[in-house]
Amino acid sequence: MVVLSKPAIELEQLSIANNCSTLFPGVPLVDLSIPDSKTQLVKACEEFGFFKVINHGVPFEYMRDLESEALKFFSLPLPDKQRAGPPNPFGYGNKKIGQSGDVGWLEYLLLNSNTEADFNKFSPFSVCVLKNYVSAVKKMAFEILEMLADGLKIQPRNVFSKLVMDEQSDSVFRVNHYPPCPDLGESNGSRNLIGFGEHTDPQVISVLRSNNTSGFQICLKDGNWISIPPDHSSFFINVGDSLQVMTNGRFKSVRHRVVANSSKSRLSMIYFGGPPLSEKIAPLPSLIKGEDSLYKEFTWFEYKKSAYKSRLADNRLGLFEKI
Ligand code: GA4
Repeated sequence: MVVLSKPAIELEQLSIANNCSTLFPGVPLVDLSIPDSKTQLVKACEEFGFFKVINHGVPFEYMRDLESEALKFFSLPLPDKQRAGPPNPFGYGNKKIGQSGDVGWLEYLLLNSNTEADFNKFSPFSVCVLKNYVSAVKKMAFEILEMLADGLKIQPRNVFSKLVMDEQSDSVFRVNHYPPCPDLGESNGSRNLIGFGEHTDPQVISVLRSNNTSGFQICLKDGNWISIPPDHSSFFINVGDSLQVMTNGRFKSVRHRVVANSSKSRLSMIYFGGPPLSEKIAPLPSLIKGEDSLYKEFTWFEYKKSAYKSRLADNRLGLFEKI
């Protein structure tokens, strides 16, 4: 049985109104093996900033093996897990998210996505299992980014993918474990516990794979939250803030969150593809086409520094918008 550290946090602090309990059937689904998938990818990034991919080429065994190692790690006694923490910036974390006071009903591991790197002394996973999974997911992310450039009819086709393909890419790999949440009591039937609070991802692209436990939600353009049906053999892709900027707002960095499940534990693994620290991020001239550039140019270092000081739910791009 998995125990999170004694709640120094009041559960009420994590409770939100349960206003979206039904699973949304309209999530854009892109089959990466069909010729027209680039058009569908562009449409999904414009309308939702989010989509699900199938026929992605990542072997199921890679997901299964890493998931089973992760579950083994999270089932260890708390002091053993804490030896791999705190996450500054890599390692094991429990309930506390970031440095600005955010909390959630989860425990997690943050790792450098360069699986060979020394920083991964915190990784409890076998190098081979981690490497198989992360390399295959990165490859898929590069392909999606190239298809997006094609779909937007911009040159060169590696304009986005080169950022996350670079040896110096500042990418992160995260494994989140959400234990079943405690009973909130009958009077709280209309409340949910927040697993990971609402936010957008600062990077270019995020690739998420979870077990079959629901909890992931995205915010639609009209402000309504929808629950995404889980699917352990597919991947879910998020547009990040940096891609929103490079497309001058044409692609939306999707606001998302996770609510804890009352009976089942959820395990998710997310690759966040980020640019090298020195990379300049700005709207691509070919995508501005006579319109105004909506954002000031910044380096990924500047953005990351500002993002890591913010609260999870903040609108981090606000500081970089042109008035
Ligand atoms: C959100 C996306 C990734 O999980 C992450 C998160 C990071 C963290 O957990 O330390 C942040 C969050 C994320 C954005 C704002 C800051 C930083 C927590 C937080 C309050 C690893 C990332 O890169 O940004």
